[in-house]
Amino acid sequence: MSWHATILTLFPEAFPGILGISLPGKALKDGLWSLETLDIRSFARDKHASVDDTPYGGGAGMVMRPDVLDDAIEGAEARFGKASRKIYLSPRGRVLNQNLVSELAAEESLLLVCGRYEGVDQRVIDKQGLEEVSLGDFVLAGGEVAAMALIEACVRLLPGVLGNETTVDEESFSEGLLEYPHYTRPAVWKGEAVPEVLISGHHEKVRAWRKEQAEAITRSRRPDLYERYVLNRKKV
Ligand code: 4H3
Repeated sequence: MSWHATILTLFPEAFPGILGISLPGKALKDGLWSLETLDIRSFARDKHASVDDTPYGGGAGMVMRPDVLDDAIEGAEARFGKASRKIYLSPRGRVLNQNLVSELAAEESLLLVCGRYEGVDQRVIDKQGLEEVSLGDFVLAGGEVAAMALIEACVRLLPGVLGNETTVDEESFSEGLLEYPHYTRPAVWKGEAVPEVLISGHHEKVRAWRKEQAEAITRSRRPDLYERYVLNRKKV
């Protein structure tokens, strides 16, 4: 059984979207992962198929109804089996990073709830034990783009997806560093030459230079990451 994602959304037509092209798209066609989308609206009860209502206590906007969303989650699990983790994409959530991505890529299946409007009724989050995950401190109109980002990050870690082009372990983030600068042809462009060491053919020097660069960039741009890197380095 390969990695599976079930998406609950009011906009199923948004999927697979970007996940259907390039690396994740090929992996999808190759059966290395699979995707199901369920339209939350198809679980609506009344003739108007309403999925949202006004917030108790007043205020702007609409809130997604707990009954409809709960039925959608139960319906999804009846159809595709219990998900390993049930995630609600929300700015209140645990901030996604490469560690959490590795964790989620190692699960068998994820159920991702995409909210719209002001969000979902708190009771369904509690009752279903939805884990809240955030991409960062910003607000989107809906959870769909966040769900896609999470899935794309997971899929590229699945065995067989990346091929030989890159090894995930060589990536900066697997070490806790930002990427070193990359260069390709032409060797001189608009009067700017590529760093000498990269054309030296001296693999050990290249490796050392890249590491130096990655450390310097991380230290200046992300002191938080750098601090953790230094601490982890001392442990090993
Ligand atoms: C996730 C979802 C930001 C993120 C999101 C993030 C719409 C959640 C609605 C949806 C709620 C109101 N915004 N930072 N928006 O990952 O269901 O916020």
